Amino acid sequence: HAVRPLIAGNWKMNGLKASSSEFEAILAGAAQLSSGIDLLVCPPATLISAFADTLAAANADGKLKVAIGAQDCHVNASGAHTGDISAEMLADAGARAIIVGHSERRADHAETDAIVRSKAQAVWRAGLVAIVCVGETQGERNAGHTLDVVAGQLAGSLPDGATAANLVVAYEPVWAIGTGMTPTAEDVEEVHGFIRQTLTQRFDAEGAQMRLLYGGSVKPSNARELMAVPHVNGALVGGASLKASDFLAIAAGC
Ligand code: G2H
Repeated sequence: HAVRPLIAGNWKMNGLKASSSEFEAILAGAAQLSSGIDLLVCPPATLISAFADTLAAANADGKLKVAIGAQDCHVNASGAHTGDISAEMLADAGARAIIVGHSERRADHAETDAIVRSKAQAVWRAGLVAIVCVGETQGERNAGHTLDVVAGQLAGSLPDGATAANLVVAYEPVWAIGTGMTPTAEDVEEVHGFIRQTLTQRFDAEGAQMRLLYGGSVKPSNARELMAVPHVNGALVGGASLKASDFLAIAAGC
C-alpha cells in the first residue's frame, strides 16, 4: 500500500515567541488539508514546549495530523554536557520526532556517520521518530560519486532495527540547501530509487515502507513536481517552512 506522505518543516535557528502566530496559521491551514498527509514542524528547541501546548489546545479531537519535532539531540539521556539537550528532554517538551545528521550539523559540528547513528539510537531510546539526513556535496556530484556517498552515509548513519514507524530518511543534496537550486526530477528519482533499494535490502518489508523525504530548496513552485517523483514520500522544507502560507501550499501540492 501507498506510503503516507510527510511534509516536515525545519525552522533551523529561526523563530521567537512571536512566531507562535505563524504556527497557529499552520494549524488553521492544516484543518483544510487532506487527512492523508502528515505535517511536522521542527522549531528551535526553545519553542517546542509552547508549540506543543498550542497544538494540544487546537487538536483536542485529534483530527489534525500535525506534530512537533526537534532538529538535533545529544546521544546521552542526561549528564554533564553543558548546553546540550537530550532526546528524552525533547520528548518531554512535546517533540515526536528529531532530525539527526542534517548537513549543517555534519559540517558545523563535525558530526560523523557514527555520531549520527548514535543520535538516531538516542531518538529511539526516547520513543521518538528519527529523521536521518543524507546527501552529497556539489564536488561529490560533479565527480560522479553521489550514489557512493549516499550508500556510505546510509550504511554508517542508520542503526540496525530501523522500521517504517521509527525512521524517516531525508535526501538533501548539500548544494541544493538554501541555494534555490534543485536537482532535476530524474536526478531525484535516481537517488530515491537507490535509497529505496538499499533500505529494502537491509530492512526488508520495513525498508519498502519507510518514508523518504526530499529536502533542499523546496518551495510552492517546485513542490508538486518533486513530490510526484517515485519514492519521494514528502519533503523536508527549510526556508519555505517559515511562512505558513508557503508551507501549507507545499503540503497542498503533495
Ligand atoms: C535543507 C532544507 C531543510 P532549505 O536544509 O532541511 O532547507 O529548504 O532552506 O533548502
